Parts: sequence; structure tokens; C-alpha cells
Amino acid sequence: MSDPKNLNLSAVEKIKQKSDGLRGTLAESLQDEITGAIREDDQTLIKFHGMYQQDDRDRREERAEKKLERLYSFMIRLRIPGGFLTPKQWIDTHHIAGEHSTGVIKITTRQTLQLHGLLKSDLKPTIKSFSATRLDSIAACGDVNRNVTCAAHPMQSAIHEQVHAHAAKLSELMLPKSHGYYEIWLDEEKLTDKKQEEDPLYQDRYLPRKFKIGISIPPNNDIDVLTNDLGLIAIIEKEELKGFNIAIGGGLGATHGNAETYPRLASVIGFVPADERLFKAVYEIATIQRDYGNRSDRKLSRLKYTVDKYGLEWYKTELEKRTGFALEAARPYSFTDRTDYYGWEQNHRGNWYYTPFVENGRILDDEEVALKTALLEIAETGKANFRFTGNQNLILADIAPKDKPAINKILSKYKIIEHTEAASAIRKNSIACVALPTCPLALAEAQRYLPELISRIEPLLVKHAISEENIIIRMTGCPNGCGRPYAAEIGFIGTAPGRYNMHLAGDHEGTRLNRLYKENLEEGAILSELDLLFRLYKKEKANGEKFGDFALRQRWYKV
Ligand code: SRM
Ligand code: SF4
Repeated sequence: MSDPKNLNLSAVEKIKQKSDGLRGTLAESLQDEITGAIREDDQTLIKFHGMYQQDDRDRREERAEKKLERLYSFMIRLRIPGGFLTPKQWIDTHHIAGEHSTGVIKITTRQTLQLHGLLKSDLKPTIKSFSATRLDSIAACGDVNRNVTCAAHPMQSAIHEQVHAHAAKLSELMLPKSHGYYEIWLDEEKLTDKKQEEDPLYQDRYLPRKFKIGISIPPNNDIDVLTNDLGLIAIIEKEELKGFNIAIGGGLGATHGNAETYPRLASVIGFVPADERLFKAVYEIATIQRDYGNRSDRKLSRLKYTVDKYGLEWYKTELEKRTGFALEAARPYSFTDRTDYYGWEQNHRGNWYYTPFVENGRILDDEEVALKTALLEIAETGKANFRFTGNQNLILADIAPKDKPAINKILSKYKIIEHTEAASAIRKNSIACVALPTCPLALAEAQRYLPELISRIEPLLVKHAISEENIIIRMTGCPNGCGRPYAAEIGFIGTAPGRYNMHLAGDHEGTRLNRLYKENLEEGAILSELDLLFRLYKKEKANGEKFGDFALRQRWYKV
């Protein structure tokens, strides 16, 4: 069944295969006090446990001059399907972040949390503390199913709660069976009978590459469902969840100068009812990718390339063969936006939700606003749950009407309401990936730079009287696409320090990728381009026409 080309396995395939259920030599690596790093093969395996070895890239030169090893540290990413924490879990996360990491809690574009800057000796205590609050980082990274995302706006309907339960179930279904995490990080007893962790899904080589599932609930596409390997679009008819349209082959990563790599939106292949057939279909979509995905070239190993190599019809037929049932014809749906609903919202049950503005998902106290302290105080009331959005934001959720004044008082005391209302529309619709100084793949800045660039773009929007337009702008430090810049109306993709490719003509709803407009622009050129484009947009746009649609109509892209 496996692709003959795969006989030439990549190095990572061999590491996975001989890893003894993802254990490798992690236990020994952790005990080695001579270095802040872990052994090379373990750097691959630790990802499957939700951690990455990194180093402070700002300090590489200084350390090299002093003949010191790099300043190694680790990032931990939690598994939080659908992005939901209780107030107690938020309080615990706040304290764990303060004790073991830089203290900044980063909400990611997949609705989960990351901590950066942990020393090797911090890893076990951190995982143990998270475990005590019923959180884990299993499979948050690595060649497995990642954090399952799910539409984040529970105030919209009763169906949201029902759909959310599917995110948690799918995450459980797709967890690796290895007991290694519990042995290495939580000091649980070693398995004596390895048969107990036999893994029919992942077997011994796991998937060829990362695998992502997202669930959207139209009309909002806040999680960018079509950028996932497997997107599920909830179909609601007469206020009842009927099932899901299934879309496969989404993924954004590309490599500059490698035309074989490209971003792709998922293609809808059919509909499945919301019963055990859904779980069977999801599982088997992953087994097909396991068996046919490219295992020799990791740049070409995502499901999108498998789909394009064998064809959508082939994938569908193979799926039907494996599940034993046919997919129904896809049902109609439509997306109208991707934005978060800032401020106060009330749901069908009368409960309240407050969405503050969190720039690029970074929760900290800075000179502008003491967001982290405010959130701790809110969590300590026990009156609000915490939900994360795919736009790197936070919703203070499920607040009973009688508790709203208490939460509002804290929000006002820390000027969170003022801060949220003062942020411009473009800033509220921005995403930047982490990039420097921790991301080893960054070619340019992103989250440390986009806020500044927006401060220079805002006067242009004012000048052309288009400040109220909800233009979606996103920046990443490299072409891997972590901030989903290819699905933005204006996307900036880092090429070198201070230089970005500018992409235009994506749509507002996340159903059309943007296209390359100009390459390697520095800030001055970016601002003069935008000045010109905004002027034309204001002058010539049709009534209600979005910036991305106008850019497409004007053919503002390289052919
Ligand atoms: Fe990502 C790798 C950060 C969402 C595509 N991503 C990385 C690494 C781990 C760098 C590395 O491999 O060493 C980055 C860690 C930076 C750091 O210091 O924290 C990183 N990715 C992120 C996050 C934190 C960005 C953010 O600012 O929010 C997001 C964490 C999501 C999560 O919670 O799981 C994040 N990454 C994404 C997304 C968006 C999404 O999934 O909705 C994408 C594009 C969609 C996709 O997967 O195609 C994405 N990340 C990548 C890729 C390209 C994969 C490919 O197919 O080519 C890489 C590089 C790789 O895997 O080799 C990557
Ligand atoms: Fe790093 Fe590139 Fe992802 Fe940004 S897009 S976090 S620079 S891998």
C-alpha cells in the first residue's frame, strides 16, 4: 500500500521508528547538566510531547563571542481542543508561566497557549503543574493530529456547545497511544507490556507530517477552516446540527524559491452526518495520509500534496473503501466573516461574553495596559471561563447576568474596555506569528514589528477616510504561514531582516487565498504602496466592496 518512493525515508522517519514510543533518550537528555540542550534526536521527539528546543536568537552573537553555547530554552504548547479553560485553570497557568517561563502567555493561531523561555530543568515541574490542573501538551506538536480548533463564539447559538464537544472527542480519538509522556514527564511507572500502547492509527512511524483539524460554524469562519488538512464545516438546518461538510487538503506552508511547495485551501468532498460516521471518516482520512503521504521529502509531505498527487476523486474513493460508506453530497453553506466580536455580547441563554483586544495573542502587563493582572483578578472571581480564538484573542465567557457588573468593574479598573475600544479596526483584524527571537525559522520580525507598522498604516487609513474598514492584515517572519498570511486581505511574508513579500486580493471570509503583489519590500516601500492602493480603493470601490475583493478586481497581483 505504501508509496514506493517512500523507500527513501527521511531522517525524521528513522528517528520516529526507533524512538521506543517517542521516549528516545529524553530521560537521559533531561539529566545531562553539562548543556542546556537535549540530544539531537530527542529534539525531534520532544515535539510530540508538545515542546520545542529553541534559543534566544538576539543573543547568539554575544554568546558566540564569549565562546558560550547558545542560550537554549524551550517552548511548551498546550493541547486545548476548541480553546477552553476554566477560571481555575487560567489561575494555575498564570502562576506556572510566572514561575517557569518568560511570564508572557501567548495565545496561538490555533486557540491554544504557549509558554516560552523555559530552561531544561523547568520542563518536568511545568508539565507536572499543568497535569495537576488537568492540562497536557500531548501531541500539540509533531507528526500527529494537532490542537483541534473550533469556532469560538459560543454566544451565537446553542449549537456551538454541541459542536464544541466534537473538538474534544476528535482530539481524544486522534491522540497517540504511547505512554511515554506519562513516564518521562510525570514519573509514572513504566509499561511492562508494550502491547498496551500499540497504536493502530499511528503505528511506529506516526504520520508523514503534522495533521490539522478545524471545525467552523458558518457564517463565521474565525478558525480559517479551509487552511486545515481536514476542515469540518458544521451544517445547521432548522436550528439542528445535521452533520459536517468535509474539506481536505488545506495547508499554508511554502518555501521561498521552491515552486513545488505552495499554500492551498481545502476542497470540500462531501457531507457526513454528526454520528459515528463522522469519527470514522476523520480517522480514515488520516490513515490514507499515513499510508500514502510522502515520507522522503518533508517539504512535500503534508496532506495537500497527497491530495494533489493522487487526486480528490481517488482520495474520496479510498476513503469510502476504508469507511464502508459513501459520503453524501456536500450541503450548502456560506461564510460572511472571520472577525472576533469585541466588547460585550449576550447569548441565547442570557449569559454574557466579553472579548478584549489582545495584540498578537500576547498576555502580559505592559506600559499601556495591565492585561495579565486584570485577567488573573477576573479568574479569581470564578465567574468567567476563558476561551481562545483562532485570531489570537480571548473571550471571557459564560458570565451570568448577575456577575456581569463585577467583571465589568475589573475591566474598567484596568482600562481594558478603553484599550479595546481605542484599538483601530485594522489592528483588531491583525495577526502576527511569533518569529524572532525564539522561532528558529524566522527570516524577519513579525509580532515584535507588526504593531509598529500598523501605527504607521493607521494615519494612511485616516487620510483616505477608510479607518472603519475591517481590513484583515497578517504578517509572518517566513513563508511557513503560522499567522495564515496567505488567507489575509493584506499579507506580509518575511524574506530577510526588514523585508517582506506583500500579498493582496485574499477575501474577507477566508475562502480565497491572496496572491503575490510585490517582493522584498522595506517599510518605506510598503507605506508608499499602501498609500497609493488605499487612495484608489477609496475613490473607486463599489458600495460595500471589501479591500481584498477590490484588489482582485484591480488585478493587484503578479501574473
Ligand atoms: Fe507554525 C513551525 C509557531 C500556527 C505552519 N510554527 C512553527 C514553529 C514551531 C517553528 C519550528 O518549527 O521550529 C514556530 C514556533 C515559534 C515560537 O517561537 O513559538 C511556529 N505556528 C506557530 C504559532 C505559535 C504562531 C502564532 O504566533 O500563533 C501557531 C501555533 C499553533 C498551535 O497552537 O498549534 C502556529 N503554523 C501555524 C499555522 C496556522 C494554523 O495552523 O492555523 C500554520 C499554517 C497552516 C499549516 O499548517 O499549513 C503553521 N508552522 C507552520 C509550518 C509550515 C508547515 C508546512 O506544511 O510547510 C512550520 C514549519 C514546519 O513544520 O517545518 C511551522
Ligand atoms: Fe516562525 Fe515562520 Fe512560523 Fe513565523 S511563520 S512562527 S517565522 S515558522
